[in-house]
Amino acid sequence: MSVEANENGTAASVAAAQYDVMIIGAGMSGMYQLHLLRKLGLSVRVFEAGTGVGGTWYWNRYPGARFDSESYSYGYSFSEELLDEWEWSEHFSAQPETLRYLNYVADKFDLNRDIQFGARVRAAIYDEAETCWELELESGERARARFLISAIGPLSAPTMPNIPGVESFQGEAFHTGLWPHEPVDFSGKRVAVIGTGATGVQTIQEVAKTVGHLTVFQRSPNYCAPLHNSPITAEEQPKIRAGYPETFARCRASHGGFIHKADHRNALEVSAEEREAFLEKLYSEPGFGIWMGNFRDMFTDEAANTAVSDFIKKKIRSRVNDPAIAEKLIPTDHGFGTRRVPLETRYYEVYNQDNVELVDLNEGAIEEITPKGLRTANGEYEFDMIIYATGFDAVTGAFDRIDIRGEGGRKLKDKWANGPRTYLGLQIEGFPNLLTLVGPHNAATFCNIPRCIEQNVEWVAELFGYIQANGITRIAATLEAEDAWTEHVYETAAELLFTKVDSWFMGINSNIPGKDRRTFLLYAGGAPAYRDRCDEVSANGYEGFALQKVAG
Ligand code: NA7
Repeated sequence: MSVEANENGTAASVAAAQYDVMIIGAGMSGMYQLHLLRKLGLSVRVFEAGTGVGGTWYWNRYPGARFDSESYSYGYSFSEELLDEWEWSEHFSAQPETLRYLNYVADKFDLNRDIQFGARVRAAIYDEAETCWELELESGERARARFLISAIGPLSAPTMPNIPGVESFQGEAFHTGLWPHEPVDFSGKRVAVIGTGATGVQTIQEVAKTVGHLTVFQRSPNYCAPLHNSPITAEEQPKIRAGYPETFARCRASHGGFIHKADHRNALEVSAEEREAFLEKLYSEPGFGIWMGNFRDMFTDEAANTAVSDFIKKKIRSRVNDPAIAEKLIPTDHGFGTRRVPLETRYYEVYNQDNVELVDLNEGAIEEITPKGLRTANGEYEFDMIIYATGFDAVTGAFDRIDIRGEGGRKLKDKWANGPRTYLGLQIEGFPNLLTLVGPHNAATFCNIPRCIEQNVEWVAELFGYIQANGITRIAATLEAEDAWTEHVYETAAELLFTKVDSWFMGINSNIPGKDRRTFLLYAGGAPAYRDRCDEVSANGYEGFALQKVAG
């Protein structure tokens, strides 16, 4: 029961609203899941913290935010009508257009009527006696449903740096993942950006266009590669439309759901000239080809990886005028592609501008944010604005921020204290009737995400069809299935160079106590293998899940 104010303003007890299914999050996965489950005739309610749909593309409004996937490979593929109606204006769409697209989708499929906006979920408690979940919102409102689906995104829990004094700064301050809806003006201002991941890189290259003076605080450089974005011309539009079946077939066949597929050769089996020519070609092409379409052993073989890394280092040196600054921009602790590769547009050239300074935090860390700016071990800086591009508590963070309790009141946070354990990244033993779209150890985060989101969502919708047809009221992953999947996830990742490097893939976040031990959070066996495994599980009557018809 929850307590609400009645017409007279006095408190009155009201029963929690009751649905068949509740979904947390109205980003790309929650939206599509709502659409499919409603088609089954289920009553579905989505709870969304934001005031609109879009998830990642709703929150990440920072300057320069855009796709690194080809726009036409990123949109939903499930509706031919939608594919026909929507035209992307650029090969790599910017955030405002993507958010417009997602609102268009919400309107087209009339999704908003079942989405409660401004509804941040505080707790999700499993009620064993009733075989159902109860959500408690931050407002105190409660709702109940037999089934709960998390669609909370892998990069939706922004983290501020754990530097003293963050609250004391008197100028403007923004985290990229919580960017305001109003325009932010940089002209004539002294701006600091902290962080040089994919987000920092996009922000820096955009802010540098209009800023008075920009200071970039870099702790770890990343290997960045050119995006080569361009407008989609009127001649290209019909070709893109006609090519959709082929585009999606290519994505379906590739390891990461992208149109780019790894080259069949090993890096060192070709001559130095051939290797150079191939890498030049990749470097001059748009998108993630250089990451996803590179030599097939780049992710597993140190020598192959070094050959590619050396090529990228050379490119960085050729683009930055000051050799000392170029060296600072070159990673020394990991190889190309073993962390998320930021795609950039004239990022390196930003450091040739007179009004841009690069501060290498390895020469002196930030000690304090001050009312006027910040202090490193080497001196004081004054700013009008500080932009925190400091990333997210990745993959498990959004789960940790909700008080999720399963059977016996067991907290999910406790269960995952030593790293996530799941079955297919879609369910968790001890948390019946909870399905986790794009959850930890699910292929979707290591993927051109909408392609894998559609797979997750369609698989879950099919499961609900089965549940309905068979009168099932309880679905629970078995411990054996969870153990086997978790082991498979780690085995698959073991030989990858990713696992030898600190990054958010590995659950490292220096700003959160306890997130300093490498734990692989994704699934690296590839989208096709993952899809096959999910299909096999459903074809075998949902093996690994205990399906029951229980009263209540
Ligand atoms: P990332 O890739 O986690 O990058 C965060 C950046 O912020 C990274 O350069 C960090 O350095 C830096 N950082 C974090 N905390 C601090 C402190 N306390 N002091 C200095 N620097 C700090 O997040 P992004 O938002 O860029 O990207 C996340 C994903 O979103 C991206 O991969 C895309 O898939 C979309 P570090 O590397 O930890 O030394």
